[in-house]
Amino acid sequence: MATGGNKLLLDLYRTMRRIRTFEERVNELFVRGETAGSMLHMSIGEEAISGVCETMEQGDSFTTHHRGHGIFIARGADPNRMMSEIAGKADGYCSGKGGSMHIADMGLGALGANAIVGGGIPHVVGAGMSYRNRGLKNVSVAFFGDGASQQGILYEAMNMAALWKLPVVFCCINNQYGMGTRIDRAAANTNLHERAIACGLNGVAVDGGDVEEVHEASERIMTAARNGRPGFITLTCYRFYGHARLDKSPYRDEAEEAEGRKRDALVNARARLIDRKTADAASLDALDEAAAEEMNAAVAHAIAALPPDQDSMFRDVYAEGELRPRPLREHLSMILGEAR
Ligand SMILES: Cc1ncc(C[n+]2csc(CCOP(=O)(O)OP(=O)(O)O)c2C)c(N)n1
Ligand SMILES: [Mg+2]
Repeated sequence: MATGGNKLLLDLYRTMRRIRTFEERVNELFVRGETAGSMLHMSIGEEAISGVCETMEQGDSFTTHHRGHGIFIARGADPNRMMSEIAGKADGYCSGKGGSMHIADMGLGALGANAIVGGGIPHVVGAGMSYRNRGLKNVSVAFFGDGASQQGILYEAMNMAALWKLPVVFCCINNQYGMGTRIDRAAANTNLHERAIACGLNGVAVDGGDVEEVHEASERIMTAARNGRPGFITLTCYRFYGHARLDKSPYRDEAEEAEGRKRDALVNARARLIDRKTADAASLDALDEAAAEEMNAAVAHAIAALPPDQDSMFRDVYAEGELRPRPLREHLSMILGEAR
């Protein structure tokens, strides 16, 4: 049982349900043609990251990869502002300019989502250096996929964090796939945390189907990191759906998917709560219903919200005094004018 007991498991169940329902509603938003852009990466099957997020504290920071909706929710993001961002609306977290893959909010400690595989990893080393130099007791956590474990930047970042004893945690969400490539076709040793141990970090692998196990291990790793021993968590799970919204996963069969989806932290937590008599089915249904209402309202909010006005196009994009690129229309007419 997690150190926080049954009350903690119930809280984690609520968070995981909110994440799953949020993702299901994002999917609907896409089908209704209300999302800005066509790339959407669902984190269904990865909800146990809630166990890691729960061990973070106010003032801690994090970066995510392109599949980061669930992490934002678990760190306290407002679903209305997230949904608005995904719909490209003005009241979204990045005024509608970031979309699904680029949500950031300094207030939440969200240093940014990054669509470049491994791109958010070095940022936490910088944040960790800053905490150490300012004598702050905060931790910075990089969330990324198994695909990023094949990127060289991870090894530079881990080495630096270990060498300089930085308050940093690397959290690899191993959902078994990098697009259509299964992890065992990309890595000779699929025990990814062992690479971190070789670099001098605390390393642990946890079952992403068991949120209590995730929480317990994460608490240990996070506390050590807060005290200058950086860590690495591999959360083993399964990507329930395709890589992105339009990928139907033709490269894997139904039997594999059925097996993979058994690693469902939400279903497992529900069974455990009922088993331990912490909650009955009716009260969990009520909790699910509350999540559905909250996320339905987020969809309605995003659809009704206003798009950004054209004048705001370059606002918050370039630093003060930086030369702005010419609008494409102007640029083209200049080229065409010169050609004439
Ligand atoms: C440096 C780089 N190479 C390739 C891509 C194309 N790409 C986008 S997502 C992805 C797979 C990432 O897999 P993983 O890191 O396991 O994350 P997951 O999608 O499974 O959450 C790839 C190869 C990219 N965005 N950046
Ligand atoms: Mg992956």
